Amino acid sequence: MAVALDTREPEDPPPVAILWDQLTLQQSDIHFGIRQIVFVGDGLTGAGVGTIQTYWLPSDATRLYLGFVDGYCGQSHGTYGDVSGSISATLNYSGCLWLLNQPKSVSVCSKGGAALSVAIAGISPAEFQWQVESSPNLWADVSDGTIQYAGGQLDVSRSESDSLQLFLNTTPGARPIRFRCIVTNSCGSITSEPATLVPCQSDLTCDNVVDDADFVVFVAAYNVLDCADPAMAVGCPADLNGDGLVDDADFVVFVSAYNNLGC
Ligand SMILES: [Ca+2]
Ligand SMILES: [Ca+2]
Repeated sequence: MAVALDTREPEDPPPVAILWDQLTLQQSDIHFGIRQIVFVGDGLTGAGVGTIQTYWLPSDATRLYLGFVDGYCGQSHGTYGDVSGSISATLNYSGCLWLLNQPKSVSVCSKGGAALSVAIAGISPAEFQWQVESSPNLWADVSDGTIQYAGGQLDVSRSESDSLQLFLNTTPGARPIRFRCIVTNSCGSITSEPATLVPCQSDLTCDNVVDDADFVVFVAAYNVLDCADPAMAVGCPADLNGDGLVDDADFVVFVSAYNNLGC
């Protein structure tokens, strides 16, 4: 017999018993719940013959216990002391579909690249479809190509793979965008948690952190002041609020990112 548990220890009340009038020992597929005890026997659909039975673990199971039945088949229940012997069991465990790694949020400089990835386990083949949050909690499939949005554009590739590739070309004030991945195989579909792509204008050196190196670049632009000045860096990237000047208002934005070592 077997019982599956999640992270909690068994507690009262016990789970509902499996309805054996709807389920027979000859059944090849047996689904059971957390803390429900199921009879495995020899694991075959017949007594010593037949096909191997498949036991479907609940999705939230973290532990599976196998053991003997004591006082089985009408005999009186005994004490643990009179139980002896051993069994050997061969288990073939195959997962259906689950996510090993969720995509991680990332901050990227205004003209930088990023990848959002998932890792899955389960039955192959699996298909991937990335989605973008077009408005709060509204999701749309992403296609390879260019996404235009207020504050810039994103070049997207590998939108039907386990690793979405993004290249940003954003302007000051570009908002963060959330993506998620839907994975489908013969078992069904699962949806990843959303990951946020954060445009980080203050990362002037495009190395994913905002630190002293960015400060040096910022100060140089601050000293020039006017984005129209030929001495200013092309594109005036340190104009963090997009008003044509690199001044104290931009410094406030920069310091916030600097103090956090990023956006
Ligand atoms: Ca940097
Ligand atoms: Ca400015």
